Amino acid sequence: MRTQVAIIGAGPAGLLLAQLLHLRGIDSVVLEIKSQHYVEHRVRAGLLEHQSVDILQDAGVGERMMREGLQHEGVELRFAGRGHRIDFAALTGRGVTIYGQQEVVKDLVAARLATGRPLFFEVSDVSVHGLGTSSPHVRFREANGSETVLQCDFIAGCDGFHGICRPSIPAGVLKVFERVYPFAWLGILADVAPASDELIYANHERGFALLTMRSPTVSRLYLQCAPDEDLAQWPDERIWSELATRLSTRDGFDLPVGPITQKGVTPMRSFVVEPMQHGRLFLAGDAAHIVPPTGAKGMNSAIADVCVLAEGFVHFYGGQRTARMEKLNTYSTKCLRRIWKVQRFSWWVTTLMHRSDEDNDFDRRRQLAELDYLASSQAAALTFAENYVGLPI
Ligand code: RFL
Ligand code: PHB
Repeated sequence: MRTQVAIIGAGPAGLLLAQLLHLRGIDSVVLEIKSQHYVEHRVRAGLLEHQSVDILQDAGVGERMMREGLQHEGVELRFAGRGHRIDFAALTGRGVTIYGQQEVVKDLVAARLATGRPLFFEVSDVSVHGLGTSSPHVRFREANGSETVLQCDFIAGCDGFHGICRPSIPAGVLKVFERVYPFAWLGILADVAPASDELIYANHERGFALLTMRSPTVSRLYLQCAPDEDLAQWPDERIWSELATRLSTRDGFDLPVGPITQKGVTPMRSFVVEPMQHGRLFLAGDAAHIVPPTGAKGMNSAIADVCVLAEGFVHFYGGQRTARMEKLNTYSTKCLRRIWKVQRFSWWVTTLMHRSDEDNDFDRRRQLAELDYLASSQAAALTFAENYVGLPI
């Protein structure tokens, strides 16, 4: 089997890259270890930056998103029993869109299948070879058990944080930057109308809580918990009661309760590798970097990366023979410049909103002062808003 770009992983990064390349006439093969049903139902992110929405639309996969996505022009920061709205539209002229990651994935899978180009689900034993040569290859086993060698010009490592691409790069090439947080999120999906039209980020003395949503009838809520939290200790009534406490205000706040359809614990980590390229292998999305979800940046960063990468491939295949690798060789530097700002924002919002055992009374007062500053200074609110709606590529 032969292709121009072998794409490992059918998450938002891999599938969008495949679509962007298809639109420019570049051939790819996408390999995914999980089933189509699994990737289309994996509950994860839900918030798209303005720029991500534009990119998905330009890629021809935005039709359902524009119909079903919820446009938000602000968020509420809740602390000391009061809510404060950050008005994104007034501050930046932009907003964000709520549309589940699994819906983005469904739209991208449908677009891929419509092209007739290859997308293999349920592959196994994936390995990458010849990264330092101009003709790398990928070995994998198809769902029917047959072993296949895929020859290619490039490999795009879009296989997430636990994939095989990053670990296939020889030791000593990558520098790892990492911070693990002493807390996690317990997330639920519930069949109940959201208690607010906009997201609420709550800093409470019992810990952080976030109210978000998926549709006018489905709420998504998160609670700060321990990294090793045992879900068995969290019957539905305890989750609702803890959420109601952390989201409460002095004026009273009614949190409607409904059937919980999904529960999970998400650890929190900041992680970056440099560079995002080794020879003919390019890492994109969670394979190269992850952020704690507080800033809602993971999926958006994956989308931004593959836009830059697609342009590099377009330049390679359309460019002059002598300078073909030029743009691809700037991929890592270009992405990392943006990624580090996104890392900084995600770390900052995380430390601003969570309670940590490592913090003392001084830190608590400092947190509240910072929130008060955000709520009372237009300059501070603009800084938050500009980062939240998304920095340009
Ligand atoms: P993915 O989505 O993990 O996709 C990688 C794919 O690669 C497959 N794979 C392999 N395929 C072939 N061979 C192998 N050896 C393979 N190993 C793995 C996997 O099965 C998978 O299908 O990575 P990608 O595409 O880089 O996308 C990244 C995003 O998924 C991630 O950053 C976001 O979900 C993070 N995130 C959020 N991001 C946002 O932008 N906005 C949000 O509101 C937001 N909220 C969240 C989040 C992540 C969360 N969790 C659960 C981690 C909320 C939560 C709770
Ligand atoms: C979500 O809708 O799942 C979501 C929104 C904002 C975040 C994290 C997750 O910061």
